[in-house]
Amino acid sequence: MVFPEALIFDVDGTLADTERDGHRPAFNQAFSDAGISWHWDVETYGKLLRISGGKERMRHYMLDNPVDGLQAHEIDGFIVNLHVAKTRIYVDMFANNQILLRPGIERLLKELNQQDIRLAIATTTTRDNVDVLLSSTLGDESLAWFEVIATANEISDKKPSSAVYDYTLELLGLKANQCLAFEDSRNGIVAALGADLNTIITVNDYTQEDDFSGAMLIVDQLGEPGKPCSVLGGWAAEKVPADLEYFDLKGLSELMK
Ligand code: XBP
Ligand code: MG
Repeated sequence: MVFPEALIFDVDGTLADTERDGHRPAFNQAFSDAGISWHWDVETYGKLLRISGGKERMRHYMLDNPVDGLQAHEIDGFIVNLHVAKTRIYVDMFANNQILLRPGIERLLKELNQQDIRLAIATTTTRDNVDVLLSSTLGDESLAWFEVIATANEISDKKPSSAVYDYTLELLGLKANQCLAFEDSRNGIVAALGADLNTIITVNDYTQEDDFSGAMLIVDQLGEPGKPCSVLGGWAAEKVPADLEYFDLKGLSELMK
């Protein structure tokens, strides 16, 4: 059996559905605390997700929604401060309002860790957001399961740029064909394919209509015993047995043959 040497995971939308009920309300709280009238409803936020990165997303929104009295030379500092506030709010949310991991994620990460398969994270979100998600769902010790955690703190060039995946592969010292990437969005798959990675997509409400051309596999989720996943497409879809309930290391290895 050919095993992947390493699995590389996106965070937002892939490990957990963080966008609609996590990042979005944190942005809105930061806007309200700063006294600005912006409010991102669920639909508006879905459109804004085309822009990766919270700072970039706010800067983009500002083009059509200028802030009264803000001078051009003040914009950079304003966005940075707003983003620091938003990150603090997001991190604090985990103390009360737990965001759960998506189906199959905890099971698969634990299996991979036990089997000594190398794990990495490649995300455009902020490092603090990754730490709080992992520690609140899997415990503080889970951070050490990941040999590389590449975030916006290390790589400023956001997805769809492949920069964060190129950096992750470099740190792992592996070639793309030795790894599998897990993504949930159009920007994510473009980034992963840009680094030549075979990519498994788990769609979510915000991304189910995205163009996932080039995906190795598209599924609704990774599945659990008794809660089977559905295969939606991808060039390796016919390698998945019709009765497969969930993906484990063996199932992922079959895809690499
Ligand atoms: C994640 C993002 C992030 C989050 C917000 O994209 O685009 O910007 O929405 O996080 P991906 P920050 O899942 O493709 O990595 O506010 O920390 O940027
Ligand atoms: Mg994502």
